[in-house]
Amino acid sequence: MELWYTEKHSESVNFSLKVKEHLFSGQSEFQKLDILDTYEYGKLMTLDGLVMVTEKDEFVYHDMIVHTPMAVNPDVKNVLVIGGGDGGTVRELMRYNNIEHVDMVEIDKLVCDAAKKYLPTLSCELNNPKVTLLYEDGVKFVKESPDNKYDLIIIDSTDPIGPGEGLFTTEFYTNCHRILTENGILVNQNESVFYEDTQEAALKANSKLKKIFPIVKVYQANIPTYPSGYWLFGFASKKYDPIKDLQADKWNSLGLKTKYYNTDLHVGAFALPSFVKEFF
Ligand code: AG3
Repeated sequence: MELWYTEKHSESVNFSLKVKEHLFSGQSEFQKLDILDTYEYGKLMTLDGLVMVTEKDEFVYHDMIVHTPMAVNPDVKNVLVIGGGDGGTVRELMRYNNIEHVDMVEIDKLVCDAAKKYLPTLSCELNNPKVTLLYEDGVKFVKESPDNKYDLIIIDSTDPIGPGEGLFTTEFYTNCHRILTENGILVNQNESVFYEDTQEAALKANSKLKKIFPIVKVYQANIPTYPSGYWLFGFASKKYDPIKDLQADKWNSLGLKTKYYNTDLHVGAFALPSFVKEFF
């Protein structure tokens, strides 16, 4: 008997992966979490049935969400990660010696526990002493944080349904703006415009950010296991332009080996296809 995992990518499109073994299934007070071992993509974590990470393509997402802002301001010291319980974002952040501290606010402890057990290549830096792990609601956390605290905020969220919904609101982005330093940069996973199902979320996130930050851009990456494979990230900042202020030489001098990101690709990632440009 063959076992297949399927996520509905649109009303009339399904995405399926052939599964070797269903390793774990758990229900927290927030969501249902499953870990599956797949033939092509290695281990896969789903939340409420939707793909969050796979071992094979997570490098694209985590490279793009971390190294893109870090190459614009390589002097970042204090970082806030909202969500990100699998640990992939923190793993990439920990490669920068100048980062002094990361607060990671994940609402669901089950995500970190499952990642620590089943996804060691992602969760390997979650116990780093530079990282404070807080199991709290990110919306509440930013509301209660003091002004000018972080140089970088990374919103490593789910889709805007269920526990991730509040992370796509104007109130949340306003607090993020307030707690960022004057050099502050915010990046988020900004969904996709390819299918209508995620298009509305992508456009709303962008238009809300534009009301709050002077510089707001979207950039793209190919993530095969997310709906349509064409995925967007948002870059919002108080001062830095992601292209004009790209510190390519400085970033390259760090000598980080990255599997997806490089500074040429950084420039290309902000060059949007014509059909996408029309949306933003
Ligand atoms: N965040 C999930 C991105 C959205 C995926 N959506 C979907 N499959 N419908 C990933 C977190 C990785 N650290």
